[in-house]
Amino acid sequence: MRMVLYASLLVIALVALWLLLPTQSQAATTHHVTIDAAQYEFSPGRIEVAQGDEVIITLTASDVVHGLYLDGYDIEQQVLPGVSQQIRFFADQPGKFRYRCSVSCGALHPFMIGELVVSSNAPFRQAVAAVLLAVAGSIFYLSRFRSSQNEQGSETTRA
Ligand SMILES: [Cu+2]
Repeated sequence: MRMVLYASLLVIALVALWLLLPTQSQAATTHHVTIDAAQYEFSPGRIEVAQGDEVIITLTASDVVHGLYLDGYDIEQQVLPGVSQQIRFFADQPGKFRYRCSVSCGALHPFMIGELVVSSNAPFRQAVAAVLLAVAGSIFYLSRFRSSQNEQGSETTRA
């Protein structure tokens, strides 16, 4: 009986530890996004994905030559009008990252900025792990409490 209890405690603890390991998300999805660059903005100007997702960007330019430089991921791609380019990467770092035009395209070029938001999935996994460890800990505590009572009882009957 106690073996079963300890085995299940071990399983719970292992699951909790597994949840704490960094991973490529539970169900990573692939986002196909077309970003059009034009004087002086990207559309869309904001992309939201989850950490671990794959992002495939089709980059187009609708007027002059533009470029896209993605902060944090160090990705740079230039694009000519009429010739689309593909950018593919895994959003493995959580946070907010700006993408800016990397080709001087005119007076307002410095203001040609978009934002990639990569939401972290770590807090949820950490919360689940904490709950599992708390459950395992209290089961362990209760089982020791019970068994020490039983031992006392058996000692008195033996004596
Ligand atoms: Cu530009």
